[in-house]
Formats: sequence, structure tokens, C-alpha cells
Amino acid sequence: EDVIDGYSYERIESISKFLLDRTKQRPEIGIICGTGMGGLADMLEDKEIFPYKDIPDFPVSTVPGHSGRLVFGNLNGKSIICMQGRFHVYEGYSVWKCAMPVRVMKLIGVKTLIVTNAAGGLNRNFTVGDIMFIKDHINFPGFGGDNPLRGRNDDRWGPRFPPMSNAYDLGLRQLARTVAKELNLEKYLQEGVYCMLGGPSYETVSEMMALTLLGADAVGMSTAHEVIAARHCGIRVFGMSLITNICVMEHDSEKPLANHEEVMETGNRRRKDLEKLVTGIIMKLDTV
Ligand code: 6GU
Repeated sequence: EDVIDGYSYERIESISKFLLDRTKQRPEIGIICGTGMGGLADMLEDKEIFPYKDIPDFPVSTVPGHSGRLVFGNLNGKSIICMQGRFHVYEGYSVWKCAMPVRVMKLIGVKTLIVTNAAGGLNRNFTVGDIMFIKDHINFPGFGGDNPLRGRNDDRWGPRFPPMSNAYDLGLRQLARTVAKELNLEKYLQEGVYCMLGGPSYETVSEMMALTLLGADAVGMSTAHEVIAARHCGIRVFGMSLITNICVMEHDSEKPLANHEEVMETGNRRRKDLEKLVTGIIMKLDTV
């Protein structure tokens, strides 16, 4: 058989059952923490922590700066499930495996997913430390046929050919803008298109220029496949990128390129603001 089976519905059901048997929490909000943003999970109260290695049939994440655990907890009385550390294609996992935890969240009862990531800024108006609300994505691996929904479709998740227009919920973005205003974070605020590439190498100058021509404002190595899986099964999505470095788009430039240390450091510097933003959004979620 040449058709991808991925994780069957039943396999994901048994993963979610494993978790539901071990926690009384029934979160309707999920968070995926990007590089350097694991503090989002740390701020939860009454945490119940499941390291990926202790969850049967779960992959394990291998990147420095990513803890690799599912955290259940409360934020001002609201139950949350948080992926502290995500799976990346460059670790060697297929996109459908990387996106699988989103389906676990679905069976746990998640209705709204907040995804965060560290990204390189392509838009010339961006500066390091900006927060970009994602209004759309370009799923580059998808251009080549590598989509998390590739393979047999199980209609219990969603349709064979799901639309991806309005993948990033407008109502949630408007709410997030209000929260950012209240927190005086407007000066760091951007809104734009996130482009996912597989990594792990950063982009060449010519590749960055090509992505800019395509309309991308930021580039990173995650998120798009998770959002596709979420939209497929009817979870609404809010996404934001922390701009950790600015892409140098000149050939023969002496300026240094992005490095993982810079990405981590910017994450640490703006962590508190991101946490406040996410908390504020979650507090107001009932209103949209
Ligand atoms: Cl410049 N590129 C990619 N692909 N991912 C990043 C990045 C750049 N900066 C942070 N993450």
C-alpha cells in the first residue's frame, strides 16, 4: 500500500483518552508555544504536566528551547491545554505527525487554538521584537504536495477538501487588537502573512527576496501545518509571530544572518508582553 495512513482516528482517540483519564480538566482553549515562548505554559495555575515521552504513541521534540510536554492548567479560572514545545519538520517528522497533537486537542474538546512562533521579519517596516498577528499563511511545503491532510481522509475530522480562506479568525484578531491597545503594545504590533518553510537552514538572500515577492511578511519553520489540521476539524485559530530577527536582503552583505541564539534572546526579552497578550485574549474569548 502506497497510501499514507498517518495516525488513525482510533490512535488519536486512545492518546486523548490516556490524557482525559489522568486529568479532570476539560480545556476548550489550546495554546502552542513557539521557540522561547514556553513561559506561556509556566504561568498556568494548578498545572498537570505530561512530558511527551510519557504519553503513549506521542513523538518527542528535540529542539533546545522547547521543553516537550503537554501542560494542562488554569488561567484566571479558564482551563487551558498547552503544548510546551512543538514538533518541527526539520526534526525529521512528517508534517502530519507534527500536526497530530492538534487532533488530540480536538478530541479533548478544544474549540479555539492560539499558535505562537518565532519568525524572521521580511517586511521592511518590521523591527526585532515586533509582534505580528498572523492574518494568513503561505504553506510552502504544501506547494510540493506535503500537506498534513495528505493521505486517506477520515470524515470524522473534516472534509476531504477543506477551505483555508479565513483560516485566521477575524473576530479573534480584532479582539487581540483591542487587548494590545489596552496593554499599550500597539507600537510593537504588526499584522501580516506568515510563510512556512521546512528549515532547518535559514533562507538564502534570494529565497528571502522571492518570499517577499510572494507577499510574505515573516518566515518561519512551523505553524501552517498545525493551522491546517485545526481548520480541517473546525477549531478556530488565532496566531502570532514574534519577530526575532530581521532578514538581511542584500547579497554580499557583511551583516550577520539569523542565528538560534538571537531568536532565543528576543523571545526572552519580549516574553512578558506576549504572556500578557495571550492572557488578555483568553480572558475576553467569551465575547467573540
Ligand atoms: Cl530568518 N527564517 C526561518 N525560516 N525561521 C526563522 C527565522 C528565519 N527567524 C526565526 N525563525
